[in-house]
Amino acid sequence: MVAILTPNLTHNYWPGLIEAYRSFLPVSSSTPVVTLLEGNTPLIPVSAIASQVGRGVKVYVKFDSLNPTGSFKDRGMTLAISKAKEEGAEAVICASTGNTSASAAAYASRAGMQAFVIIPEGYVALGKLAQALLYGAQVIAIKGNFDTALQIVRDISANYPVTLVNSLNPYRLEGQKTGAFEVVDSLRSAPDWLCIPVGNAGNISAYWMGFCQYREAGKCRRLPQMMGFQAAGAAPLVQGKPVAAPETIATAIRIGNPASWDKAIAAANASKGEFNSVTDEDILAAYRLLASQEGIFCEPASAISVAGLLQLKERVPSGATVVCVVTGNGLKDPDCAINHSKNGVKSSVAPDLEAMAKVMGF
Ligand code: AN7
Repeated sequence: MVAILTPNLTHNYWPGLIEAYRSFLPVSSSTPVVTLLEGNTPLIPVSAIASQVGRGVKVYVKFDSLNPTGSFKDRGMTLAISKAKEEGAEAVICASTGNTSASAAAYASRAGMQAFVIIPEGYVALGKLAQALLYGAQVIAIKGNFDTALQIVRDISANYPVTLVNSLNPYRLEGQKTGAFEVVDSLRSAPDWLCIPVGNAGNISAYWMGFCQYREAGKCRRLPQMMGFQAAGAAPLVQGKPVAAPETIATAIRIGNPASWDKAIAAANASKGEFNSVTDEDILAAYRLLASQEGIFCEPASAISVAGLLQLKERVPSGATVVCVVTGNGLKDPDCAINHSKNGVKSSVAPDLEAMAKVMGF
């Protein structure tokens, strides 16, 4: 027999998270898989942050900003849109602080569906808005915040033929739980702490479900403590009551009445985790630190997982392993980067050797 060598085109081929984790997901052979090959994002060791924590603590960033639309929302959206397609939906709707709208718009366009996205006027980062528009969504800005927008889309989807793809849709959390699977697959264990931003509280609930299911399947022996972080001006889970007028620079998590409130509280309680709040100032410090010391450019809401870890660093057990979930790409919010970087542009410099060398400090 002659061995036929074929080029290994499938080397490291990643089929998207529905195929990768099919046996853990509510899909069947008749589910049309709508995918952009999301998932399989890197778990990056962050030594500068680890050294700030000290005492041999190992810190990783789960860099979910590397999903196809630049945020973790794609994990839930591939499943929500695939199931909506299976059920014959022609249109989907969501309320959004930005990332859900970008993701819903992208996956809906791929599925040949119309997306309607309802956003709080003036509070969605530019990159997210740009995405939703170009993917072809109908973007409707309301005079109200995310919580109001969510109530409206619940009412609309109950009365008109549009499928809700916010995280109230259970397929969203089913998809997002794969983030926890990937963390365990990479570490071959669960971390001691999972630090995660909390807005509408879907992702913390999804990660917890993922860790629990993976442990039941024998993929890990232990479970992490779920450490959720909210912005100080939008911290209903810390305060124990809804916040009527949430405010924070981290517009992605500018949410006062999280839809997955009970699930998130249950996750924190069952895991001996907690919710803590972080000031905008500390969020921005971590945002700059991640970029300038680790080369990781994320949006402010994502930096809160690292800001929160640093806030609680004395309490991390020595030698522990910590994973900080970084949920969205820095390119989503260029205004924030430009307004809050320490370095301004050195402008109007004459294009000659002497002037350049002087400006460069030589
Ligand atoms: C970057 O897009 O709610 O606690 O409408 O965009 O699961 O809500 C976004 C939330 C964290 C919080 N990080 O996650 C929306 C939206 C980023 C986010 C969160 C969001 P959840």
